[in-house]
Amino acid sequence: MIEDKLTKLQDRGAFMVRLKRQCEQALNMGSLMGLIVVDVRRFSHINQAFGFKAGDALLVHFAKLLGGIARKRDLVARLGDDEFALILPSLMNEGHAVLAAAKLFRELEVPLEVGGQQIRIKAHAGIAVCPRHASHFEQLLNKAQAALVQARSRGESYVLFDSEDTNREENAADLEFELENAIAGGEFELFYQPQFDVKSMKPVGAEALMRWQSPFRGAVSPDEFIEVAEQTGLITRMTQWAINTALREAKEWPTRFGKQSIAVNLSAVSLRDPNIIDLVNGCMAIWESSADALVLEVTETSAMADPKASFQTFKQLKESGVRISLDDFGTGYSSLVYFRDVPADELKLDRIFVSRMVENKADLHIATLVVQLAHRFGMKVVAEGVEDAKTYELLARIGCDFAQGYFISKPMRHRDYIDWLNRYEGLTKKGPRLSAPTRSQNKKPELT
Ligand code: G
Ligand code: G
Ligand code: MN
Repeated sequence: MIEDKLTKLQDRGAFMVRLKRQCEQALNMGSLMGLIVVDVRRFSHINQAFGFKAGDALLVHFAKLLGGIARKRDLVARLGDDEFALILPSLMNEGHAVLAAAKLFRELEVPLEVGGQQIRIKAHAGIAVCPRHASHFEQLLNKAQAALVQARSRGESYVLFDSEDTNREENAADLEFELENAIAGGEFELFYQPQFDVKSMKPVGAEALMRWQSPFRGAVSPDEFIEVAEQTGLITRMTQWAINTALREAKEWPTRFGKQSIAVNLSAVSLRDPNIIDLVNGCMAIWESSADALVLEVTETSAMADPKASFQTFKQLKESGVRISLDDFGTGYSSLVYFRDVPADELKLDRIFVSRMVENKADLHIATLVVQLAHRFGMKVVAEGVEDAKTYELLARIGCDFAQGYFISKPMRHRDYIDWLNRYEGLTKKGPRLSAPTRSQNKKPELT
């Protein structure tokens, strides 16, 4: 390791490498890692007043103090002329990082003799904890430095970074880093929500909904992370992961209700990705899935951003046998011409209309018209957000083809979805009737 000649501490380059590694380790182990950055106050003034030799002696002394409070696995580094850092891996809690800083400042109370004079070293410190304040090493350093600036301006010895001050931008940068790890770390999971044939009341397939089980944030909805993934380009890998996983898992589904389709959401960015056709074809080849099993859901809004290009992509995907479903239909203000021109197989009537159909005549009219128009142009209609029996019955009456919503089931983990398919017996006014779980199903260990 490269070290600073004067203090024998790690230099900035070596420190950054270690900081990165320690951040990753904290993330992997689920432990806490503290970072303290310390700035010696008016160091140049000491240099001028007492000479460089005295200045050097002071730095060496300061380095020793830091070394003294460090535990065996801690790392002390010199970041710049008068800037130091202390990495504290495996903290019991973040209070321990604060205690370490407090200890340092107690030691600094003892004056140092330089050139026959007693001087008190003054300093400020900023503290940040990974992953509480940031999980990416550069972000963590930024946070510790921000806390240091605060300490200086408030005239305090040390300040723990205040996460209240964290703005959205920093959160997004963290999310980006965590997402990247999440793919490699297998933290993503698909949940499945059944889609019913309204008339026969039997499942015809399911929509795959991505969930991220983050070790720090808990379960995170795609509403939160898809946008970040789109901005950073990670979305391509996530889309590929979702299609592959959905096709692979769908192979395990029981066949008692006949052929099942599997719907995967395609983000606006993936729709515009020139490689999307190859990507989809590649996935289908791997899993030897019959193409008509795969449905790609594209929101009406993202399709309308550039209808010409979108329709071209739809056509190419359809040539591969994939079906196209227009998600959140009715919220995108597209014109009636859309019904004529869009090469889609299915519309998903947005739950805004579906949820109010029973109470609100106008929404019922809209739903009825969408169903009739869609049928006229050879498309099927899925009602989303079906939450009760009344809505389901109305959908049957207006001739809606498929239904999806909490009335049938919430999205389920894959294992639970298989179990649900095995036990589904029929739909009642209260929802699905399921057979009693078999003993072996009872014994199945819960995946946590
Ligand atoms: O399941 P949930 O309500 O959290 O979904 C929120 C939104 O995220 C929905 O609009 C859904 O279409 C979208 N979504 C869910 N899974 C995926 C996915 O795998 N890819 C993309 N692009 N969007 C998804
Ligand atoms: O935009 P998209 O249709 O892909 O959104 C799917 C999301 O809708 C899923 O996250 C799912 O949890 C949610 N969802 C599914 N069924 C219902 C329902 O009956 N009511 C409500 N409020 N949300 C639902
Ligand atoms: Mn969807």
